Amino acid sequence: MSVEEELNLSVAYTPIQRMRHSAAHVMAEAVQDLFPGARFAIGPAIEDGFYYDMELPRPLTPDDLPAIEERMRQSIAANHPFVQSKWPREKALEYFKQRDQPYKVEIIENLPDAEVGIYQQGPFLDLCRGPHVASTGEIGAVKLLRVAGAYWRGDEHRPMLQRLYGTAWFTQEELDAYLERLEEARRRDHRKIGKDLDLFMISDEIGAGLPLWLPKGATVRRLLEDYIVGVERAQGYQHVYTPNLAKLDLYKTSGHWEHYQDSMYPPMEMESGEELVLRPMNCPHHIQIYKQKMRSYRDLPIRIAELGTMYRLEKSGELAGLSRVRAMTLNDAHIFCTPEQMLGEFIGVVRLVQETYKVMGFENYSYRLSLRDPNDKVKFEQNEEMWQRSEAALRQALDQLGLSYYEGIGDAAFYGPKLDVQVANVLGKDETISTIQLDFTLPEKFNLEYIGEDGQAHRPVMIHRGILSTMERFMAFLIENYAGNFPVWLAPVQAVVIPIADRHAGYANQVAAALNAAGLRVEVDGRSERMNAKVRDAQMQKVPYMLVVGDKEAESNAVSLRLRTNENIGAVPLADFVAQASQLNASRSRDLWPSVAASAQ
Ligand code: TSB
Ligand code: ZN
Repeated sequence: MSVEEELNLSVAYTPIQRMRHSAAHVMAEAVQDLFPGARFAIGPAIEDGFYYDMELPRPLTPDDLPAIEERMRQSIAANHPFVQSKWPREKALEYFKQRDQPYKVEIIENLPDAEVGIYQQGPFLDLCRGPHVASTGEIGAVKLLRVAGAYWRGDEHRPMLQRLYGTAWFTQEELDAYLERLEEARRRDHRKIGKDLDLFMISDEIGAGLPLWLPKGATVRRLLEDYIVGVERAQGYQHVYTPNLAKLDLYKTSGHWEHYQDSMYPPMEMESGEELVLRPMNCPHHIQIYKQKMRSYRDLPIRIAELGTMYRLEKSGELAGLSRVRAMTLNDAHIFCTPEQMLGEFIGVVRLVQETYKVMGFENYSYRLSLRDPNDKVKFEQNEEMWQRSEAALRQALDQLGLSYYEGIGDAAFYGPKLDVQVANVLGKDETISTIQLDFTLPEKFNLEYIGEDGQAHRPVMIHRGILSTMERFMAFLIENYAGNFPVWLAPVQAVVIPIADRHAGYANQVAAALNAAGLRVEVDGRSERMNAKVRDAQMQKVPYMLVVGDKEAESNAVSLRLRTNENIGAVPLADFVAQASQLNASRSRDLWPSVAASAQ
């Protein structure tokens, strides 16, 4: 948040934000007391809490937080009033200069006003527009959460400050409930689960936003790719492979270079003088495939699909595990159709989205109609007639489908409006998974044609669509949605066979071979650990089935089945287990086992 944003925002604070902003002042008071020489920058209320950016004599560690909290509680108990005053600029400048507060001085120097707002509570005086609660006693239950680095004014050439985050609620119960939600979010965070379950990694030596898929994550991805490619084939999509590089000129023609350059990596110059870029989108490549032949209305619609790898220059501060990356593979397709076919094709894609979400078990999502911002002349293609026509067509499709949606102004693609499917991640942030986009722009720019029934050349319409989103973002969402408990068909390891003693190793291998032959993914845990420890480890790895085998099981050709939910099913004939698990696997069922309620999984 910039200084200016902070100053403007404070005027519009709601009661709880006002209280949190007051808590930020009390936190600064505590820090000033405990760390003489502290310099203060800005301290706004934010969603669910507050922070203060500070320069301190030494880096804070989590161990410092309890003492600061304790000192805050003293100030709250003392019930100091927040006293407001207005000072002439010169007086304020003098005051903060004398106290060696260069950030405050810089803020005042940039303020146009002749007078500046001052708030004081107890021993702490701050430059501030307010508003605040009447006195520190009105601040409810507080908790400090963490420290992070933050550049002064968000500028990497300015000093790195320490940003201390806290939260404040009117009551202890509300605080406890919030901390519980935070804990649950941490448990589900795909970055944590991705590490615990060995799904993916991010290596400093490779680079930020460039994830590596580990064998288990790659297994899940391959299954997702197989699923979606299968569904697409059934719906008449044709899959292609195209290169991740192209001439810069291609992206000049498409308009990406004009409207999307901020997200593109700089061009690479070849010996010949030719310039190549890493592609930020796959559309121009698919357009070339469309253009490879003269097309007739009888050929349309043509649906060209690809798990297309592309590269986007995302800001380092915005990268987040797998959900926002710089190298990504999109479950992409471009449908080329006649204007008459457009509505039907659009509806077909919406149905595909809905079917996929049903298979995955997603329930909390919403539709966003993403429109241009008419005032933004840089990001969006300037063609009034095109925007009118494409928005009207999209609204008509949504009406026909009876979907309820909200509108996102400025969220369109540069070439046209979109229907985006929005989900919330564990941090509460909204993200787009599926997207369906109407495009009258690129067909024009690339001069696309088909021969109509009348023998004349006509312009086709393009629909850009991603169902699963990028494999990266989809995986992030899937991990969080399932909290790592993948349904049987997606679990990287579906069963672990656990021999009770060394003499059962032979039978354990037979069991594994039977599962393997049925196409199930199985491991044998032959370590000389205790059986309970092995069961626990498999549960931690969220493996759906644990098959414990000892003398009894070996004699009767059975397995003793335990689920990752810790439910003990007991002895099951091996052939029955294989049949049942295969059935759940092949049907992509979300049930763990027939007797187990879906809610317990
Ligand atoms: C659908 N040309 C279209 C395509 O044909 C396109 O690229 N659309 S997009 O720009 O909206 O991107 C498609 C999807 O990729 C987004 O909806 C989002 O789910 C995902 N995505 C975008 N940027 C990132 C990123 N940095 N990291 C991970 N996934 C991303
Ligand atoms: Zn596209």
